[in-house]
Amino acid sequence: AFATWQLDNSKSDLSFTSIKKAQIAENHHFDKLEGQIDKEGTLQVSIDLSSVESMIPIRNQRMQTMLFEVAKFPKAHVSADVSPHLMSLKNGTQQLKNVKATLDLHGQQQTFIMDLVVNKHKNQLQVSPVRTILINAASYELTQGIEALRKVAGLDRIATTVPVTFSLVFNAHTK
Ligand code: UQ8
Repeated sequence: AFATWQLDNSKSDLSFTSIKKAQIAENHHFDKLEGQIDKEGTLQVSIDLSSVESMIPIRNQRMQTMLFEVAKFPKAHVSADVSPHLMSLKNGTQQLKNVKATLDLHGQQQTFIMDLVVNKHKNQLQVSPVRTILINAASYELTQGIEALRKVAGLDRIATTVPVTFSLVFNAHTK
């Protein structure tokens, strides 16, 4: 029998780094993540794009409306088949996993491969990427939004390759 796994938002974090004026890097994160791995081993995580936190309220609002367009695209969705990976995990061990996932963001779907570190305990999984995942804004039609943010903030440039990282905790859920 397979357990199902529930993402614990309070113990999880997903962040990205923006770089402006060629030298100022800033970290931002999302406050609301939801997700699970079902008994077939299908992982689904949704990122509430309205919960973006940049520590500047007006910038949060501008990213929601001008970049992510949350009225049209409220959430990003990540999905993956992790059944083979789950089966080979042992309690009390850390393993490296090469996982293929699909990211649905801003109406665009792209598949990519991540190297992940997975720590398994009896009732908990902890998952992080080995290195930052580099997201190219153009692949998700987000360059226009970045350009609009650049203009409104009066900046000379904002980088369009964006490093993303996360630390996710899933709790075992047995019904
Ligand atoms: C068991 C097992 C193996 C399990 C595995 C499980 C598994 C597969 C898990 C993976 C799950 C998962 C959640 C993966 C996540 C994958 C990724 C990659 C998600 C992507 C997340 C995402 C939505 C990223 C954002 C992408 C993006 C391109 C963002 C652009 C950000 C930028 C560049 C923002 C610019 C900000 C900026 C500098 C604004 C300028 C500015 C403004 C406008 C302002 O108003 C202001 O204040 C006045 C400023 O300050 C002065 C400003 O700087």
